[in-house]
Amino acid sequence: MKHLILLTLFLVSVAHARPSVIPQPLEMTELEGDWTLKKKTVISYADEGAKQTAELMAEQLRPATGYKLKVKAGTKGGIVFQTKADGSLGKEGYELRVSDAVVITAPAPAPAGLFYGAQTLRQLLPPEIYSSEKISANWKVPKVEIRDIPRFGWRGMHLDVDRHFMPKEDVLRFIDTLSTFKFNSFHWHLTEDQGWRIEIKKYPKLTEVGAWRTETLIGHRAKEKRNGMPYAYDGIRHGGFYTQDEVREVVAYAAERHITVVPEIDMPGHMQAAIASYPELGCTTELVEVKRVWGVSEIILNPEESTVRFCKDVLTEVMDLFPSTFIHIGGDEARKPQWEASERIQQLRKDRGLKDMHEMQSWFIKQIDNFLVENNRRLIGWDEIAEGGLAENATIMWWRGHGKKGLAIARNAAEQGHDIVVASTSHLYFDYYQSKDQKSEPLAFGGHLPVEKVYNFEPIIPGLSEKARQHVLGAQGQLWTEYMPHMKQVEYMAFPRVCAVAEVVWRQQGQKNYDSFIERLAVQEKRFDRMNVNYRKLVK
Ligand code: TNX
Repeated sequence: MKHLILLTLFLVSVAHARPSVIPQPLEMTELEGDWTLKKKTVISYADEGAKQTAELMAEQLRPATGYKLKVKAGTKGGIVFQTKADGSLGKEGYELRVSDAVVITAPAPAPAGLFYGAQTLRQLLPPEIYSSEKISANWKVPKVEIRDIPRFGWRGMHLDVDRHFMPKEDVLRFIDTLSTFKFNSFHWHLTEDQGWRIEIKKYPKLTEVGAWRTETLIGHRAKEKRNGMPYAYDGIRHGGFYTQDEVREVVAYAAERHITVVPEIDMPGHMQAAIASYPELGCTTELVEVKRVWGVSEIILNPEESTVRFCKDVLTEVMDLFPSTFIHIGGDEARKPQWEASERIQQLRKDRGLKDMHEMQSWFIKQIDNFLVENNRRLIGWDEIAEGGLAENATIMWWRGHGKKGLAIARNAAEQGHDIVVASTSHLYFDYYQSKDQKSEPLAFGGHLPVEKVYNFEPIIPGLSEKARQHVLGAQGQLWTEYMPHMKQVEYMAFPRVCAVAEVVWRQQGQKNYDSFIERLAVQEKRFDRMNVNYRKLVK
């Protein structure tokens, strides 16, 4: 037994002798020797701005080590957090030096870099550090000097909690995992045809009615089967929502980890759950249910003033809950046959002097754009918001990508000074299969998106002027959950592709190296094991 323990300790220290950080830091110099985290190690903060990170670091290192890890003001600790005025590190950069002590420095006053430095330090420790239970290991850190700055200011992940509801605890854990890879934006997709997931005090039926549907596992292809059972229409009621207190908790938890939660409230399409709750929001007298199949719905909000008021009321409560500058208003896949077919809405279009129903959608979104600007917020929406005329202050989440139409939308918008977040279906949609052999994988939306393709992606819009290039804020991965009934399946689809995105948005252009990434991923897999994250193994 004793030998086994010694052997394990030996392997742990050997296996982790080299730094293995994801995303790979900008500059890293390996020095001779190691520094060891010990029972008596003190974590100190040189100024108040560094206190919170020092405390969070201690919290993150205690469970696995079982050490006390006192946190004190000053610079005498084994791990020291400090800020300094240094413009060259940008808003989110940091320096990490491991020699006789660990010193993490980030520019004042924003301490995001300190948090990122702390996450790098965790990854320099053996993977066992991610264990939630005490474990014996030799807590060695290779001596290094790191200077690290991200490439993009928008490093995001999106999660759809509507097609399948994910309990608050799962969302917190997911955010925590994202934070280890230095993501700074979590796009929380809160409303859909298949479910409304956020409590709105003024409209209680949105969650009383809109948060529930009559099926759990549903499909748009009736032939879909798993284990001999049809995947469609299982008749099991499904739903759930977050109370406003829970939303506040998620936002605060993310903020501690320097992640902004960007909420999405879809409009005017993808609103069937809201229309099921308040039929007057719809275009016909027909009563609709919360949608229980996947695919795009033709049920759409009616574009009257009263609906705009409803949306503003909802967004007022949303803005109270989310400090995010950006508020996502969807805008995607809003089919217009109900608008076209309604005499009343055709009349409304003429009265407003609008040429067609694309202009009608644009009119609707412009009302919301103005409203958000009045409230010192910024509108972001899927790229369809450009159809019929892009609202003056809108930012585009660019998902349809590099086709002719998609490129034209992005180029025009960026050249006119609109910001863009790259969210391309082709490279950043993680509901696609991870293997060519679909049968060997759990049922997924379709397509094929291996981790290597994600890794090699460049979030750029070809053909932009120098000035327009500044408007590409960054990129994010998407998790649409039609075929992800719970967080375990979300994790399987997310990891390791999320790790690849982390590096896509962090590393400078031309600096990525897939072979090195794969080597580092092997160590990350051990971390995931300790974190109980259900990642997909790269080599099965
Ligand atoms: C398109 S991307 C959608 C989602 C689906 C997804 C499936 C976008 C803005 N809309 O509603 O879940 O495809 O891949």
